[in-house]
Amino acid sequence: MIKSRGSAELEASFTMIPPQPPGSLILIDWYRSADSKEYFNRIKNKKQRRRFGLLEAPVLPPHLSVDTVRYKVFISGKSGVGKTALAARLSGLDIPNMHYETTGIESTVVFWPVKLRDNGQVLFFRLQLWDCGENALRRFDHLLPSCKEQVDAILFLFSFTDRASFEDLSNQIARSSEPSDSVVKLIVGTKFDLFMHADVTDQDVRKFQEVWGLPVFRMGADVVGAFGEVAPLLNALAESLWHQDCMMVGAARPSPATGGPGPRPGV
Ligand SMILES: Nc1nc2c(ncn2[C@@H]2O[C@H](COP(=O)(O)OP(=O)(O)OP(=O)(O)O)[C@@H](O)[C@H]2O)c(=O)[nH]1
Ligand SMILES: [Mg+2]
Repeated sequence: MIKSRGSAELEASFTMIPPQPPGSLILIDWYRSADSKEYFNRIKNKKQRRRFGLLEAPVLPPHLSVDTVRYKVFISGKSGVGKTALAARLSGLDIPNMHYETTGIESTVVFWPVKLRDNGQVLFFRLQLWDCGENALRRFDHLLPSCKEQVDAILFLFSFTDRASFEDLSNQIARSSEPSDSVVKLIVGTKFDLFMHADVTDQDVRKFQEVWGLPVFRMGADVVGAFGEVAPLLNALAESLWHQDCMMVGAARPSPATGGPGPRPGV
């Protein structure tokens, strides 16, 4: 059970956030359908994912012209938990076999196309991932404020093979966010494939979800299909961010004319 000073109060505040049923705003299986292919081909290079620099974007022919919405996503978690590996996974890069401590902030751009349920509009989500080495974060005071500045979502990581990282989640959440802020928060459990060494049980995860009301995603398990491993997390991230934006502009649902709050300025 995760506990820390003042955590009961913190838990209560977070559980007040209404849960977002998956698939209520976007089509979560769209990436598997034939009509999504044209869009997903734009983020691929042959069979591999295409790498995008900070100023690059998928090139679309005029008949596929879609809006791009931009967000900043901070990846938080203990050293060695798998933050850099997750950033690599989400962007389709090779995962480092060894643990090389990240010595500062590394930024990775991920594009993810999504189809809105209400009006069938396609949007490209541009997610700028901020991965900061935990030891660097502790050593240099200016790094955490930079990561938190104008952040739209935070992925809080723990490792299934490291119970301390799971028990540290409440501290991570308290350190990086406020109960009343409008930042999307998702939990990611890494190293789910190393089940022989698991130190966190399904029951622990269920209990955490009940108490905190935050979704938990598992990374590392075998999956079928090119995007199978990352699609659930990227879809959930995109949907939660879209929902958050819709709430901020005072619309419960995206308007058919604009498809929602509309493109945001660069992050
Ligand atoms: N088997 C397995 N190994 C993983 C997984 N995720 C990360 N790893 C390994 O865990 C080690 C540490 O991962 P990193 O991503 O470098 O850790 P980090 O959180 O970025 O650590 P810092 O930069 O020090 O804060 C690496 O050897 C990864 O290959 C996973 O899902 N499964
Ligand atoms: Mg790292």
